[in-house]
Amino acid sequence: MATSVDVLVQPFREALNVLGFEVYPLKIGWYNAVVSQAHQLQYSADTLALVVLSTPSMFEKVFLPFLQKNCCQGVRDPIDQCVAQTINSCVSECLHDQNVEISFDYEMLPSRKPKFLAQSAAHVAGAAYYYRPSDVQDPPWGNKKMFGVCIHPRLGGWFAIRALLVLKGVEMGEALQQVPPPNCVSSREARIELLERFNLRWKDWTYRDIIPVEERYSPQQKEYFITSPDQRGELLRQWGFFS
Ligand code: B12
Repeated sequence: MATSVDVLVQPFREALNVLGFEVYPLKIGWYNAVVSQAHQLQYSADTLALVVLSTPSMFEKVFLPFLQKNCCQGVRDPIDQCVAQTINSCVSECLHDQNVEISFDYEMLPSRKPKFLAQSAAHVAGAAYYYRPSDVQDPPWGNKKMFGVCIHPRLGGWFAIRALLVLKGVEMGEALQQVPPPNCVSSREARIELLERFNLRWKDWTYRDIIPVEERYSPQQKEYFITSPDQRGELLRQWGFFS
């Protein structure tokens, strides 16, 4: 019998929404239909998966309280630790009767390929349109290697794609229909501008504002992410954490 995605996923989605995350369902088949063989996920096409995004408010709602509670134990990136802890605990609370395989954006396979391609997953789930260099006809950058970027219809580039959860053995059939992501950067000129900002000037963050947005990172969050990862521990100490 077909499973209703809402019944299964709603409590998990709501738990994460209040913490500044968004959750979008997809079928593994949609993802495997766009990525190359080497990146395919080994589940049946109808298997239900969820892609999780963090929105700007995650920083204040979860990360700062996390720092207050945990004296981040050394080695791992504090944001990654915090996101993993948050998603894992929502899975234990709301999806405890499911067999869930979680992959985080920063996790690599032994082959050094990412465990999942976050941008392709966000696109096929309808969360954020993935603008790829090959979408631009006759590009001004010629053969130069350019990376693609996802744009969210309400957050522009002010978000991150954090995890893919596969609900092993949950097959969706017709109960889950694919919705295309909003194509909010539609003209060739705007796509060129977006890809140039993302590739050539990503440090000025203007690619994130390629469309009008509802929310941005706070000044404190900007300061954190502008700081290079090896200096962030020192910044946190200046802010009074780990004293
Ligand atoms: C490795 C990596 C990098 C590398 C290489 C980038 C790259 N794209 O290869 C480096 C270090 C350069 C990098 C830099 C940055 N990165 Co980075 N990076 C990644 C990471 C971990 C893997 C990307 C990867 O290896 N892709 C492999 C290639 C082959 O994939 P691909 O080009 O998308 O090709 C596939 C698609 O084209 C697909 N495909 C084919 N046809 C079609 C058709 C359709 C319709 C679709 C949907 C797909 C599709 O098939 C191909 C594979 O077979 C991802 C997180 C993740 N797990 O995905 C973050 C990620 C891409 N990075 C991100 C960001 C923000 C950055 C930086 C701005 C730094 C930062 N973190 O702030 C810079 C900006 C880039 C720059 N100017 O240098 C974000 C992008 C968010 C967004 N809005 O799109 C991601 C998603 C991380 C996240 N948590 O959100 N990054």
